[in-house]
Amino acid sequence: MKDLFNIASKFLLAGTPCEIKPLGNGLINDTYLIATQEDEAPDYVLQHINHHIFTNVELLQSNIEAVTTHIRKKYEVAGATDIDRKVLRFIPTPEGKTYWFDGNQYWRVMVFIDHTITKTVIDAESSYNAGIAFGNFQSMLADIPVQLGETIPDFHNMEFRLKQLRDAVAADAAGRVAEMRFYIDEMERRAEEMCKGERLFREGKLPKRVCHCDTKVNNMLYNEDETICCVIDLDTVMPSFIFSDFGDFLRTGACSLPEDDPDIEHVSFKMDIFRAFAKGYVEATRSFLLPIEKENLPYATALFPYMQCVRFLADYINGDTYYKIQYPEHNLVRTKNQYQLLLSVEAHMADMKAYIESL
Ligand code: GN1
Ligand code: MG
Repeated sequence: MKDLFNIASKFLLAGTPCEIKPLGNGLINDTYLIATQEDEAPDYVLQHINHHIFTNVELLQSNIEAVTTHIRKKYEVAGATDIDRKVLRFIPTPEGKTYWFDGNQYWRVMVFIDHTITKTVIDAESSYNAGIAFGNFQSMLADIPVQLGETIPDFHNMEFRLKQLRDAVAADAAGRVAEMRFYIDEMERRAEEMCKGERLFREGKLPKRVCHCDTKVNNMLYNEDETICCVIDLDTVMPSFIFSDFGDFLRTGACSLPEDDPDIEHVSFKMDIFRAFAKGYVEATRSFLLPIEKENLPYATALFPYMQCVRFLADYINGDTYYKIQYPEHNLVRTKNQYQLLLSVEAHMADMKAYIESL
């Protein structure tokens, strides 16, 4: 922890750090809370950036700075109050960078937004509000004047994710292919249908827009009174199909259980959460959402459990090289869980289509 104090001292903080302790449960980066001594100084979040996954930290931070600056300006123009609670604020080093390299690892610091909660389970009302918030997030970024880079190339490219799975199967590095045959076949059976986004893009029918690309339900901060506070975890903000943000929220928010719950039988898709989120999202994106994007929202809802299943399955077959695991079968459980969710989403396809048409 002494090292962490040293790292914190590399950033231009407004107060004196008195305690640094772990925060949150992301699968990629390590996160800490820096408490400061002075009442008037904010607390901070210190994060170790996983540069094996985000290999271009310069690009990563420049995307994030562009996005937060653009959103901040929109709030200022609109005369909003409490802007530091609505958009993340990154703290520079004396050299003016928003990250610091200790010779081995990369670090960054942002203002901690206090009196907030994250959720793993939400009701229809907070889902409607999340739909509006993620829709607004995309709307605000629709006119960002800079071209963002891909912090992880091909991040939500389904063809690429399937290629990774096929490579994993061909290598069979951990000797798990035979055991996973059923799931591999189930993924392959749907492969063509699930790569529809990439095909529409090549045909010039579907645009890429600036998306968040990790709209898990716990990447939205809520105020203690349940109102929406702030969209966090901006590492994957990049050009993508709007399906990313719609689909990944529902994958987590509309699932009856967390993505790694072993009670597979009870994993199911909640239509009331879908309806509420879709309503909020469609309302907030009216100014730009194309008919082809809107009509494919049910496809997006199936795509994300499918993509996550492919990714967890590939990682399990590779011998758990990407996601943090807490026990040896963790990625196996996640694979089964997401497959079950996919089945449940598929069973609601006709309902979802009818509802989206009605909006
Ligand atoms: C990772 O870092 P975290 O936990 O927010 C992953 C997402 C997955 C998610 C599954 C960079 O997100 O794409 O959907 O785990 N992020 C990266 O829980 O791979
Ligand atoms: Mg996260």
